[in-house]
Amino acid sequence: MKGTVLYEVRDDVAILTVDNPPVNPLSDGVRNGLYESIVKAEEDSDVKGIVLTGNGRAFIAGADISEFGGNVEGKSLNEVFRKLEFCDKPVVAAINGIALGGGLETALCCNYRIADINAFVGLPEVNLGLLPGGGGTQRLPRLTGPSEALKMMLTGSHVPAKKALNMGIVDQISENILEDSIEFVKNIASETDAHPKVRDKNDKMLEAKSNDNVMVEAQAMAAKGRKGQFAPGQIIKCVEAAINLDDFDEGLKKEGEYFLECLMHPQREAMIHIFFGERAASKISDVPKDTKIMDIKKAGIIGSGTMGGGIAMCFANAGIPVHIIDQDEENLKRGISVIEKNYDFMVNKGKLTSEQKDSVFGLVTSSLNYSDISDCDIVIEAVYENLELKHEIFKALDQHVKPEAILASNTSGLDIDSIASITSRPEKIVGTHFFSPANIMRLLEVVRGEQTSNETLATIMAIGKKLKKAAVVSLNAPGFIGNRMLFGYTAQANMLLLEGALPHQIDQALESFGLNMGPFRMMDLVGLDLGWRARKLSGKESPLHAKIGDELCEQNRYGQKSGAGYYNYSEGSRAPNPAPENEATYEKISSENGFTRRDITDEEIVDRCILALINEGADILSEGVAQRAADIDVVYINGYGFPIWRGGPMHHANALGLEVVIEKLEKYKEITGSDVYKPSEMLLKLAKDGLKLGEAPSKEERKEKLGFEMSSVANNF
Ligand code: 3H9
Repeated sequence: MKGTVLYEVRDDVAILTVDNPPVNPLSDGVRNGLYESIVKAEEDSDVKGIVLTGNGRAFIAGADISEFGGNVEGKSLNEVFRKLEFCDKPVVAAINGIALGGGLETALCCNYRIADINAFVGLPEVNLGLLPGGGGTQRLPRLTGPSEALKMMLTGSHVPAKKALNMGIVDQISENILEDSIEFVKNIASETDAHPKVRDKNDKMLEAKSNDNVMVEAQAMAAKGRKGQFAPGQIIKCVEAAINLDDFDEGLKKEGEYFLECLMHPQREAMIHIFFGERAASKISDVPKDTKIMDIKKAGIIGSGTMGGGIAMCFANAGIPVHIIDQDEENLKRGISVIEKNYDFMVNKGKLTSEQKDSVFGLVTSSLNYSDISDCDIVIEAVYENLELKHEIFKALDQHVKPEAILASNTSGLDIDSIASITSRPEKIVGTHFFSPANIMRLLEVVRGEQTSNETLATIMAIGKKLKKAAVVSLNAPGFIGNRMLFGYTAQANMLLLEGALPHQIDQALESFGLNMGPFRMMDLVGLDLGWRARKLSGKESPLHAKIGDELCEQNRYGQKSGAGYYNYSEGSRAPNPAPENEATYEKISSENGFTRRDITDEEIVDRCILALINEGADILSEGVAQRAADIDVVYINGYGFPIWRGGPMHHANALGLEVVIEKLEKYKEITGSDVYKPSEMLLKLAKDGLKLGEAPSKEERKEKLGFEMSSVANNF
């Protein structure tokens, strides 16, 4: 059994301490321990009241997520909650730290809640494809009112203690949580025998009965922020039941039914796969756990453009002073004013107070001199993609920045080893590929060079966590993980256009599949001219898939930046409007290249684009460029808008079944004649052995089972 509950009696108060490091989830041992400890306290006539708290930094981080989908042992959570709620002695939840999901639900079953000043609460089950199934959907609305409760449950947001007090979720805030809670329960036990239960608070439910707006607003919120997800609708139905059913236990019953439907839904498995995938991604199989991590006290950024400014904001937001260098004073001024505008925007939106803005923006300094970053612990170069320029910058950095500092490049595709080779500290050189806008996008691809040291890598993974990024390691290989996959995917979208589909049809099909943005909207956003100019410079003939894009550029249709690309854009708007005038161009280029345009189904569009991703992902895995299948999923969800509820391209392949994936690949290879659809060796071998992506055997068995050796980093694919 995992976890336990420590029992101690102090001053006639039983102190129950949940002990299940590091964050005290409600594993089987904790559930049994809680149940038994409550019985013990009830049976001890000397005990006047109970304080329930957690060991370490968490109160309780929720149900044990690793138990979902498996056989669960021990007492059920709802048995424990019932025991707690009907305990014959007063119970105070001393919320010492993190109280999420089942953790907050535990506290809601107690008579009183006191929170440490630094604690936070929340019901983030929606992020796992679930709903708060321990009574949270019934009890939280009774304290906050349904509107606020729905906001919390649909966003999964964390609410700091002070706000939780204002919202009525906790009764008191304390800086001396355990002592104050003991004192409180002793006093209250001597004053009265009638202790409040959240289930009995009905005033806010009665008020809500006549207010239809609450549900309408919740539906709109779910449709906007949680497109395609199953759990949000279930959460709304639970709150409807809380409002409409007069009997609390009937509401609980409904919650149980809706929870079970979420539990059985494939989205739950996909989203939990990503929860654990993000955490696994930070562990590098051949970097020992106890590798020294450098303390990053100050960061430097080279380049004050969009990327440089966004990266600087990430450091400042994490409380790390950051100094930006640019070679051009005008650029630098512009860059700094963009950063300030971004912070002002957050103030206007109520996401920051003016004081918070001043303090965070105060961490950003700038100048034109390399000597001002000599004391930085890390410097990230974020200039445009030109290897010669990067060589020059790294030579200068190597001279000016202290020798123990890490020097990183924000390249999206250049060779990190080549950059490292011109410095005297190749072990300190690493790629940190942020995604634009860097202050918002969660993905951080960490590019490991041939000589990047364990200490450098471990430090970057730790700083990634501090910057609240989903950091994933990639070997130094062309396109790294994400852009290599993107290339094959957009090429197929372009081939579909050449064969007869139209941009808006392709975009709509992929957006209905769940992608945030279809490929043609994305290409218009990035700009069609970048690739076109590079191809012109190379003097080589454009590949088939680029021919239409190149022709549009010849007509000055570069995408959003010129008001026209695959779509038309009205002045000042990013909304795409169909561009029927392009259709003659499509016809012309198709026929020039021997294609008779045909009707293409949405199914073929989705299959061909997503299969291209899956097949490339499998190759990336077999080459050891990514450590594990889940790393690829984390990259694609956090950097490329793949729907989290499908668990990423590799998880999606497993969900389809590798046999089915191979069958489809072979079908499209036949139709298109393209090697893009030649099934990856990895897929064929895994399918033959009845394995899934991510279920490959251990490193030792791999050669024997799969017939090929992989890079030493790819231990856990
Ligand atoms: C629920 O409660 C359902 C109920 O309503 C109803 C049921 C009937 N379980 O993130 P970290 C592990 S659903 C198991 O690196 P941080 C995590 O995998 C649950 N394990 O630390 C990692 O393991 P490892 C609702 C968990 O400080 C280690 O703890 N609750 C759980 O950056 C450290 O985690 C949630 O959704 C768990 N519940 O962040 C909260 N939580 O070291 C989910 C964590 O082997 N958790 N682990 O990689 C979080 O949001 C963050 O982990 C937390 C700490 C904020 C708590």
